[in-house]
Formats: sequence, C-alpha cells, structure tokens
Amino acid sequence: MIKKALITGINGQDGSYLAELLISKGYEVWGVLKRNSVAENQTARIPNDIFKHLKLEYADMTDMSSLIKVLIKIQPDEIYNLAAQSHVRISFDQPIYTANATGMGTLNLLEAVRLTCPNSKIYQAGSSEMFGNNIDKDGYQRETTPMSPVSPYGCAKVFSHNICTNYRNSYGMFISNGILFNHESPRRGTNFVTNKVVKEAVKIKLGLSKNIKLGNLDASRDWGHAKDYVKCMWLILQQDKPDDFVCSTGISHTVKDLVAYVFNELDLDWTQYVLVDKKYMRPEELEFLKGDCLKAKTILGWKHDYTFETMLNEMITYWKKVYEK
Ligand code: G4F
Repeated sequence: MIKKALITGINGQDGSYLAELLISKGYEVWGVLKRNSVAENQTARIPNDIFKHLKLEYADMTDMSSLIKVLIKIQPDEIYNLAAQSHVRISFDQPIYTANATGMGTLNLLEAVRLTCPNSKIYQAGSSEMFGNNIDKDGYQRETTPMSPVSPYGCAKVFSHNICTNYRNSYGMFISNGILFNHESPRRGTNFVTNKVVKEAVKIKLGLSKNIKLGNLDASRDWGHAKDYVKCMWLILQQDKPDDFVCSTGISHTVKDLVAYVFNELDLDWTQYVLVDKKYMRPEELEFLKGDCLKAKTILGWKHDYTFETMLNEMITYWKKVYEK
C-alpha cells in the first residue's frame, strides 16, 4: 500500500526538502498551501521535478474547517505539521498572528485529526527557540532542558509542544515532537541570518552592494542543514511509539563566526562591510544554543552529513550562480 503523507507548510524550506525525501521513498505527498496573492510565491521553493508529483490543497492553520475538509479527503498515514509564522524577530511585530498560526494552528490541526483520522501519525515541528536562555550545566540543551521562551514565536511553539504531549497522553494519538535547532540551506528565506549574510556577501564581492546591516553579532546558534533535518522528521514517525527528539549538530557558532567564515571564503575582510543596525535587534534575545542529539542518534540512528562549513559553501555556490548570471 502506498503511504499518504500530508505536509502543512509544504512551500517552506523544510516542506520542500521533506516533499523531495518522501517522494523518493514512494509516498503519495499532499501539501497544504495558504493562499498568497502572488500565486507563484506559493510554490517557488519546490523544484519542478518534485512539484509535478505533489497534490496540493488550500487550507489555513487558523481555519479548522479548512483542515477538516482536507483531512476527510486525504486520510493521511503521516502528517508533518511544519506550517508556522517562523520568523522570531517578526513575531515581536505580529505576536497575535504568530500565536494564532504557530500555536492555536497546531491545536486546530490536532482537533481536526482527532475528529476525522485519529490513527494518523503526527510530527510536530518544535524549535530550540522554546528553551529560551536555559542551558544544562554541561553547556547543552536536550529534551529534558526546561523551556522558558523569550519571543512570542517561542511561546507559541511551547504551547504547540505541550498540547501535542497532552493529546498524546489523553487520547493515545501518535504525536511526536521534534525539537529542531536552526537549520539552513540555499532555500532558506533571505531574512534569516545565514542566507542574508551569504547573499549579501556575494553581492558585495560582485560589486552589486556596498555593505550589510545586521543585528546582534554575539548570539550563538547550532546551525545544521535542512536536508539532514527532514530525514530526522521522517525517522521520528517511523518509530513504534511516539516520543520527543532533539535534532542538532552539537556545535555552536556566533553570528560573528558565520560572517567571518563567509566573507573569508570570498576573500573579503568582513570588518570593512558589516554595519550594526538596531532595527535587527530583538527586544529579548536568545543568546546561546547548542543541542545534544544523543537520543536521536541512539534511538533513530540519525546523523547529519553536512557541516557548518559545507552547508555555507553550498549556499555561497548557489548565490554566486544567481548573481554571476
Ligand atoms: O536566522 P535567525 O533569524 O534565526 P533564529 O531567530 O535563531 O530562529 C530560527 O531558528 C529557530 C530554531 O532555534 C527556529 F525555530 C526559527 O523558526 C528560525 O528558523 O537569527 C539567528 C541569530 C539571532 O540571534 C539574531 O538576533 O542571528 C541574529 N541576527 C543578527 N543579525 C540576525 C540578524 N537575524 C536576522 N534574521 N537578521 C539579521 O540581520
């Protein structure tokens, strides 16, 4: 029997890589799209050879009736809930929308599944942003680290994480929480720091731009590649029992390290081009992330293939191709 998967947020970075992975594994892949006034933007990140295999439906996480309609039609075996307002800085500008889409949206989905297809397995895309500034004594965050989020986005994700655990325990539904640390790629939105830095540095190198404005250069993140992380999502739903898993590289770099690496790869001295602009600072900052993914390695057999450097090199190559044209 061909397995059916439904991906909310299929048009995002993770959705596009996950769709590719599931198609390569022989799944029938359905995606939920939120209406966008520019129709092309709805599927811009999905390569054509993948797009032709997908089955897409309009629905919105804030509209439970639309989710129910889609679930009744598809009756998926696996559901990957990736839809969210996922930009932390923007969540301070749009806190209520973020709470509705990223938090209440998950509850809408859980209720819709409970009422229409309670045996579907659900993956919930949780985030290391949920930990806030809590760090275990050994310097890592892991599944047991307390969660004290420092952004509206983080608060909404904690609600989703907790309500998923509550539904798992209350109704015996197969619901697993991923706790994913930052993950990037050439398909990352260019208002996230990695792809912003790489894109702008390449433009500076080619004489198309003079400088780049950034916010906090001292924050540290554990950056992995989205292609590796969607494999973890899939493995999480192949288990016999639902559970929660951290997915990370275990290595942390500052934003300054990131900038220095990218500019250095382009033979540029970053100190000549980087300006700090308060506009990109957050009202409250999460200072340090470094994840311990031992549980995912041991139970799922997951590992990451990309390093910080190979990931950034792939992104540099991508933007060079775009701008050298
Ligand atoms: O790339 P970022 O915007 O990612 P952030 O805030 O860590 O969130 C990402 O990772 C989370 C996992 O922990 C996800 F849940 C979330 O959805 C998203 O994918 O910022 C990374 C760091 C921050 O400390 C930020 O203050 O870079 C710093 N930064 C400095 N200058 C900047 C900039 N971030 C952005 N976006 N733009 C800047 O100009």
